[in-house]
Amino acid sequence: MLNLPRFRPLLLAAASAAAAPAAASAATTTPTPAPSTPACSSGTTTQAFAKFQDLADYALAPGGDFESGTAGWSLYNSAIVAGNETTGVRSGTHSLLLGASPRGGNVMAVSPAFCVTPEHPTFRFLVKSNTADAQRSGLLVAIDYRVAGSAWVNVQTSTIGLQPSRDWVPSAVSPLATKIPASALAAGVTVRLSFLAYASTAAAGGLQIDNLMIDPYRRS
Ligand SMILES: [Ca+2]
Repeated sequence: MLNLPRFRPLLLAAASAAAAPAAASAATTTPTPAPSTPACSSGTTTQAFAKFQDLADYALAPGGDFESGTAGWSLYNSAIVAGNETTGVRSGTHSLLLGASPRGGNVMAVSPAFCVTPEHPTFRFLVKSNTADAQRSGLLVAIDYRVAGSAWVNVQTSTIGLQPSRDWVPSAVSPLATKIPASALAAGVTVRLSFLAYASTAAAGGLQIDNLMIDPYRRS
């Protein structure tokens, strides 16, 4: 299986050579350790959004297809329901409904934490609004990161306006690693994505998401 770490030794070797070119010819000099790059395997990738003219390779986020329960996800007034996204990005039989039990409070789903490096520039998912009212049809997506041992830091909350539609559509290609400070990425970060439905959206039927995919910036 081709994984990102295969490329890492070359990158580290290049970085080390650039940092200490003189040391290479001095046999008695102890080499300066290369800066460590946190391991972050992305798993199998596919051109999941090729039918939408997006030829990037994507890997499924942890539990991002909602086919194996909610392990690692935190759900608030949300639930896995029958019915996969219908665009064919990834087959399955289930998706996540935001607004499954609207009774006040947040209508939100928070993903499991997963590692992100500079080679994970974007994410994308499928979404479906169950309300026909454009004024009630919307979604917030928040990016939080954490360096091990430190608190979570919110770096972006985007508003994604949805067309009042009952058809599944791909989200915009959404920035990920570029929203996180380089110093944190160098130290190694985990990220979680939060999907929040407008309360009015939830009250009017909610919305569904499926197949949360991360672009590991690797081309087959
Ligand atoms: Ca699914």
